[in-house]
Amino acid sequence: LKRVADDVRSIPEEKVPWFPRQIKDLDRCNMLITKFDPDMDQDHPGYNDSEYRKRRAAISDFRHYPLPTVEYTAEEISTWRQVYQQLRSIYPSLACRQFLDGLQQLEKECGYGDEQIPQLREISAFLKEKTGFQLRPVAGLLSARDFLASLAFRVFQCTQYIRHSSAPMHSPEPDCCHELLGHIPMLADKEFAQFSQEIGLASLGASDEDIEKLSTLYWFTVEFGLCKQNGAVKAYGAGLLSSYGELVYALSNEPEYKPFSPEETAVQPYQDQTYQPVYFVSESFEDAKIKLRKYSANIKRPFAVRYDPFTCSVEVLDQP
Ligand code: NLE
Ligand code: FE2
Repeated sequence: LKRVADDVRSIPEEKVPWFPRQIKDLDRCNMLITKFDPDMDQDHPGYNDSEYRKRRAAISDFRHYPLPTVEYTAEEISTWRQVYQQLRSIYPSLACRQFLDGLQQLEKECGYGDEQIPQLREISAFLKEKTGFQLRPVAGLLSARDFLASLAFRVFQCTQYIRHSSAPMHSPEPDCCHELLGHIPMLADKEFAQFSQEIGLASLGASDEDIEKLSTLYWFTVEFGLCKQNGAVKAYGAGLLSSYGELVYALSNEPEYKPFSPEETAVQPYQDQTYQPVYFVSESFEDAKIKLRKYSANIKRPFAVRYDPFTCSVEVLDQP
């Protein structure tokens, strides 16, 4: 997830940006941000590797929509193995409890381990049972508006290609290591799933300015959040939990730490090319959720939305 782009498909008479009302409308929520992909970004570790770029494009070309099975190559599995083994060894001391619980279940039930790259289809079925979340394949980094909108329907848009083998410890863009190790274990947690959906609902039809703030909040919590747990600081952000390099750095006392406060965090500038210079620490995981929920609930829109779980659709209600 990156910053908001110019994807305002507004309906002029309503002055409210278009937003999906049903899961099938998510077909229109696929605006990719290409500035960090290996074809565009000279700093991407795969920029000079045309084989890598071809492979990344092939995996993202979904012929068996919605959930294609990918046969990963030996090189790709070996990259996954390195990432898995290194991260797995430090999770017990650095990751939050909810993450460790989720990962343990995935290892038991979804083939997580260092032998193979787990498949989206299996993980999606697993999540559906745990929290009602389902996965949808995506070809790269999505615009913040489209990415957040999918969360409103408990749909998580997920890349399937893997990072370049020369840089297993950090990737500038999302890849399957980031999604499967960073995000999925957290999405198996009921409360976290609820919280993610609430951010999504708050984003529907929001102004560009509010989307920018919400995506910054998402960045410093869901992607790079730290929280206190039993007197120690632990990571719950997916961008940390999928990057050995940044996970160690984030908990090294080297970066700047600020207490999480949505109003302040929402306007903190961030960069997405390398490690964050600042991290926000919440008093507890629950505290982050409560504060962010309060913030989202206060976003002003000329209407209200209600999610109907029976039809998996969003009802739009006029504010009294
Ligand atoms: N830096 C993260 C990683 O290496 O897994 C990916 C961040 C995607 C927002
Ligand atoms: Fe992410």
